[in-house]
Amino acid sequence: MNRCIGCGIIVQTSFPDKPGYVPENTIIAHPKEFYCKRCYDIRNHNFQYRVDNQSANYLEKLKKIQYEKALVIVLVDIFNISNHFFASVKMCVGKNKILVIFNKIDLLPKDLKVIKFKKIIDLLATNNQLEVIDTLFGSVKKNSFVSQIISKINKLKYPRFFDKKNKIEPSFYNCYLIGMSNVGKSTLMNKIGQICLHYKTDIITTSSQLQTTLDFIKWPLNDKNFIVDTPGIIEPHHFGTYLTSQSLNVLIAEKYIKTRTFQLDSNQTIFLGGLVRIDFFGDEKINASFYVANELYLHRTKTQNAQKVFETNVTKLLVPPYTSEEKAKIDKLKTMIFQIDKPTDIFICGIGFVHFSIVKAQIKITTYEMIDVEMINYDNEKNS
Ligand SMILES: Nc1nc2c(ncn2[C@@H]2O[C@H](COP(=O)(O)OP(=O)(O)OP(=O)(O)O)[C@@H](O)[C@H]2O)c(=O)[nH]1
Ligand SMILES: [Mg+2]
Ligand SMILES: [Zn+2]
Repeated sequence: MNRCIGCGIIVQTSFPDKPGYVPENTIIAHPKEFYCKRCYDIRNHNFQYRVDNQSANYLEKLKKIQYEKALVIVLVDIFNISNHFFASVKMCVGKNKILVIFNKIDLLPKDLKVIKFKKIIDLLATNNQLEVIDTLFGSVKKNSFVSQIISKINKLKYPRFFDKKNKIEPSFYNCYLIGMSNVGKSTLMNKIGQICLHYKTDIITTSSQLQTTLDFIKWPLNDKNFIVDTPGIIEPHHFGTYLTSQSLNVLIAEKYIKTRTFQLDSNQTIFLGGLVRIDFFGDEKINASFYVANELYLHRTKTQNAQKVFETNVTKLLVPPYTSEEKAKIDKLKTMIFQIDKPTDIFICGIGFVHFSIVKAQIKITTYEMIDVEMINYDNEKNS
């Protein structure tokens, strides 16, 4: 069975417009290593196109990991924090423990103390009966961080003596990289390939779009064991399931995020494009700091005018969504009410998070009913 080395898909030579197409003469010229047309276009022309959402199929495949003694490395970033995702991870890994890589730290403002995310990961893991070995923070684009991950993997494999000659039973065999789409799994895999397997280039296709990797990609790590890159999970609770590439380009941060802070009075509303509405009610002013892509438009208005502002401006000033068809996909709304009296972070899956300073207040969030919105409290301002 021939597979594309860039995305893992089983290739075909008959249908140029369908996934996995490779011209026959490419396979004849390079029988062992070739890229499908989609990978070729992404790699050479930065081409953007999405395959149909195959998330359910990927999940079925990932669920086989639970029957192995495996090390599961779960990658997350601030745009993809969700309880549902951790529930999916649990379904896939069974009793295997997870090592969490909190990636893309280079995008975050320097004033943000990332250590607080450890609490969040631990909380979501505990909620879903997952055992976290450790959470490492960094950027898998950096060799030094990837070297740290590799040495962690080695230590975990032979915890007592790192000595294969003594025939100590390793604590796991294959190692899987799993996570939501776009968190950097293939970027990490490429770096591991270069450091451990001496590959000269980035073999696996990476991109700023969702669903770049389409099937498992296995590389030999040693003797009989593999390191395996996997397709990203796109949860129904993530905006990526519903939005077009044009909209996702706005939500997916590629550059250093500038914190945007608003001092809100009671009865003021902030729109995150036309995707999320946040209303604030309280006796004192509150600082709301947004950790979202710089390109996402934030609009402040009075709560009493908010409905009218939305109806008049959605798909125009309030974007994404960009079209009425795209808006129709996210038209069923839910409103969640959060009472806060401590510094609080509210995560919106696929977008990022909002930090509220200490004030006794009520925050009302309205968004598409499927989207995960999680509130995490902090005990004191020092952690924030
Ligand atoms: N700033 C920054 N960007 C990163 C980092 N790691 C990955 N990226 C970028 O994030 C985007 C997605 O990376 P991929 O490695 O393709 O992500 P993936 O998890 O394999 O995505 P899927 O294959 O869709 O599941 C690319 O544009 C990467 O360059 C990082 O540490 N910092
Ligand atoms: Mg990938
Ligand atoms: Zn491919």
